Amino acid sequence: MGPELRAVVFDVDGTLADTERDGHRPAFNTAFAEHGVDVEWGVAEYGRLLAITGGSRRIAADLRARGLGDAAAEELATRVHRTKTALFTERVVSGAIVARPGLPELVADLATAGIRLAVATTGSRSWVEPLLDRLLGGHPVEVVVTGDDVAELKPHPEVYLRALAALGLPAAEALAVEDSAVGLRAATAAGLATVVVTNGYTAGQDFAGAAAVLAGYAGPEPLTARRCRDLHRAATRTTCR
Ligand code: XBP
Ligand code: MG
Repeated sequence: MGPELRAVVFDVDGTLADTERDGHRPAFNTAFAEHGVDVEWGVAEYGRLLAITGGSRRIAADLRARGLGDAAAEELATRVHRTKTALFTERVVSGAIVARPGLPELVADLATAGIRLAVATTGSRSWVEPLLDRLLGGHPVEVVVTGDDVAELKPHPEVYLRALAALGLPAAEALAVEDSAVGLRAATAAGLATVVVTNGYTAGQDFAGAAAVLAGYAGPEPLTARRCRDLHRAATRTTCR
């Protein structure tokens, strides 16, 4: 018999909620304006910039590409990102960010099945925690590792390795849920079987090695605890061969 599925480790942005296009992006743009920075990220441009994980790093990379020196870009990015984080946290607290369809049902089903819940995200703790309270309030997440807790952001596996360590589980006993190729790389490098649930920004990316690629949680074949167990079993069987 293969390893049991004991925990599901969720990514946040794009996975629990479709946050990027109409959540983070306008918060970045308002923050640029508040700091008098003449940058406004369009929908397609922001989609390309998502390859750079972490809001502060994303801003700094774009400022450097526009000709700012390294030190000036870093310094301005830190200030703009602080404002962006406050703006996005307000959005979260106001209830503007909602769960992806079918996600609350999946989380409830996992909890009923005794499968533990964890989160591994690149996002900042100050908005991640209130967002989890709002989206998954009834079902507390045991372990939350954020971008503030790691030295290296995704696609580096550190955030997943820390989540597994805090859960006290080997990678073979957990399943990751991600929305992007960058996230899949991070989870896979940590040894986790990974289900990808795509969104508008990530559909069409290369998900080679995923346990499954789904367009959503809901629909005729919803992602349930049982299906997670089946996908985990199939993926760990493949890995152990
Ligand atoms: C996505 C990210 C984050 C968000 C913005 O993280 O890379 O940087 O775009 O949030 P994940 P911050 O998919 O791993 O949840 O501004 O707080 O970084
Ligand atoms: Mg994501």
